[in-house]
Amino acid sequence: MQDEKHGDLEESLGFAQIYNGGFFNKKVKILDSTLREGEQAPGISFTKRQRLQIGWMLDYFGVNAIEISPIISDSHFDSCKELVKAKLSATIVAHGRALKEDIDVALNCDASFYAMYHSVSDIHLRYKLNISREDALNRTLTALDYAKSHGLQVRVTLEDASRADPIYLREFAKALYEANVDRISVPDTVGAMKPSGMYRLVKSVKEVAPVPIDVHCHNDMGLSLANALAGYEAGADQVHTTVGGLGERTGITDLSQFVLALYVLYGVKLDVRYEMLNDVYKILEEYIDYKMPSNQPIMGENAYKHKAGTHIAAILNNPMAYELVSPEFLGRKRKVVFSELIGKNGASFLLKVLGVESDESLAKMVAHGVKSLQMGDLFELELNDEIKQRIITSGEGK
Ligand code: HCA
Ligand code: CU
Repeated sequence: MQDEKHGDLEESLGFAQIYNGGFFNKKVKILDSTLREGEQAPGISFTKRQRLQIGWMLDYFGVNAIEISPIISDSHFDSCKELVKAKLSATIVAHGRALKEDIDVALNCDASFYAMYHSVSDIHLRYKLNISREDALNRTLTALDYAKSHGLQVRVTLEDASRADPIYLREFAKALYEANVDRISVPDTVGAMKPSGMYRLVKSVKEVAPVPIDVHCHNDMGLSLANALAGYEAGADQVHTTVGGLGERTGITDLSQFVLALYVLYGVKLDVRYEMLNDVYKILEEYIDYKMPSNQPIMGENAYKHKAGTHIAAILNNPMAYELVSPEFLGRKRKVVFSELIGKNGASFLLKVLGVESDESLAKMVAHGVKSLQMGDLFELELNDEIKQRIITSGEGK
């Protein structure tokens, strides 16, 4: 658990560990659905070439499974087929409905893993499909049987599980287990769960269906990360993510946030190339001409910028003062922002960076001048070794 810039994670967490209850050493798999759920985000569409590049990149990063729907279009079909053919380490999961025609498409892609979804909530059965609970189960069992008999490994997604009648949900899950399903996905399709609710939901399904469980958490209430972690604590074996948290409406759990929270807060280091995250996100942003919100945790522009003079002073001593994990760990850089908030300390740093001989009264004057101009941020700078050296060598540094 050594991280060069921060020493032991235990140290960077300090007494937070007491409230958090320590680490939780259980690995979990990552299924990335950027190519399926991610492409359902308004405004997002990939070319076939981009899908392949994203697939290769995610595989090299180290996700365990990559989900894609071959049903959508010819281009999606080709993308899925090529990804299967590429024989990546990650399993290519072909996603589609619990219907023979969709399963046939997956078979034509030479996929070996099929994820079929079927709604289980009364709201969906009534307003989306207009079928009975019994029909829903029968359709799914028929499709499961068809897929299995064609040699596919099968996950069944209990769509809108969080809003389904718990008794029916358990009957459904039990029937799938008895019919030899390989995995069950428990999605919070509309983000209706609190973390404690997600925990109970996963436990409840696991109790009657002891197969590996996926969780898929939507972010409608801003809880997709918290709920995915709760599902993981409840024993889910695989968590669904997308790059940037992209997905239908407000999306699902963000890949970088999940793997980082798992590492920092749970002490679980996955077999992924964390230092590649920056490139993965930058490439995706370029492809889709999309800028992530600057205050987005982990990969947002601001995640490693320090602005208040007192903060800058502290991180010069030890970045752990205001960072749980170093930016280098993610392939990112630390920056400092000089602004009207710099105060005397910050002004003295600024003068040193500029190579101006400074003393306390000059620093005070500059701080005062900057404040009275009310210009907001002046400029930002990467806090690399050279800049750090300039600030520190002139003596004060704090
Ligand atoms: C969908 C629904 C889904 C499926 C999740 C899964 C959801 O858009 O098809 O297959 O695990 O949120 O329920 O994304
Ligand atoms: Cu979804």
